[in-house]
Amino acid sequence: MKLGLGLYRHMLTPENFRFAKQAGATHVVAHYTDYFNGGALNSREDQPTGSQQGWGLAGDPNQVWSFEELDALRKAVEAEGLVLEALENFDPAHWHDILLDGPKKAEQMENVKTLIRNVGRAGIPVFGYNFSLAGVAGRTKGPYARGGAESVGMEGPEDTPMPNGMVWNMIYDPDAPEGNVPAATHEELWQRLEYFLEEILPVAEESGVKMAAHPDDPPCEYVRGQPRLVYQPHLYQKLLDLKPNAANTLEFCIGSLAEMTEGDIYESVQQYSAQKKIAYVHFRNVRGKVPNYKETFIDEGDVDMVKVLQILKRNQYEGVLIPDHTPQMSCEAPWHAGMAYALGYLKAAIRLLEAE
Ligand SMILES: [Mn+2]
Repeated sequence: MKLGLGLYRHMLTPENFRFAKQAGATHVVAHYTDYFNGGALNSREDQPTGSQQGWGLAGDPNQVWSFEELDALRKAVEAEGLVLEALENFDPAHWHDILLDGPKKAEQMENVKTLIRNVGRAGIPVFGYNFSLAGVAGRTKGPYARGGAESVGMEGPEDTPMPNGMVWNMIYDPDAPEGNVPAATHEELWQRLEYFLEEILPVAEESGVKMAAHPDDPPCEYVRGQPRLVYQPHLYQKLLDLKPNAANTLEFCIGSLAEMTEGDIYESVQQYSAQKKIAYVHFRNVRGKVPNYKETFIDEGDVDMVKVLQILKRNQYEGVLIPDHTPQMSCEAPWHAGMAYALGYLKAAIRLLEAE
């Protein structure tokens, strides 16, 4: 098993690559979408939560990430002695009508194919995505973790309708007419995913890129009146079985799975790691289940993270683990301290397992 660190767009700097290396990581997962763009309510020093207006503005719909910039990013990561393992998440500007089944769907599908070809050509083996309408929305912040460390959670369902021009908790059209996005059904959402996978998987396979699906965060049946896709553990299997393909894989989020109201986290880890379908792991702990849960430090939530590692090891999981989110620690660098703590804990746990 390998250790990685996920970095937001504005954090993709040589200094942060060195921080990752210093904290024991060998791999980097890069968020290339700037979630914080124009989102005044979002501190750039923590994971985005945003308001009902979302995180921020989506990027330029006409600028598909080029081979040149992705290749330069990989080289910058490698210059600090690390491997760029994955890009995480599409920019809503590039695929809003794929999610919403809108008029630009076919055009955006061609752009997304170009993007995945660019990712493969740049030597980045994994692309993590989250097929979600409302995205990561409805979370609260508070001193939820040990020692009053600020963290995020949920304190009841989020039913506020999603305004026109918004998808995946970002604004892709600030000039959209008043009103809300009509609610889709679960069936329609699965049909949209099926179209997406049918189109993208052959391209991904040919390009040497694994498409890795994140489950819903938070995993409620509905958020903002819109249906969710993978909000129970068995729905991950439905996603895999929908289009069996070597490129159809999982961005396996322990925290999101543990927040689900059904299933057992250890059985889920067993089920999906035994199938060799995990591209990389989001390693994070929580207390509670939707719609009432809190993110915690890695060693204080409901999940025995060492037991999770033991199951992964038993199934010969050899991929990357990244800390996902962590609580903010009380110091000059709250985000970095939280990540260094999680990485150190993980590194020691892996070392002990390997010595067994
Ligand atoms: Mn996650």
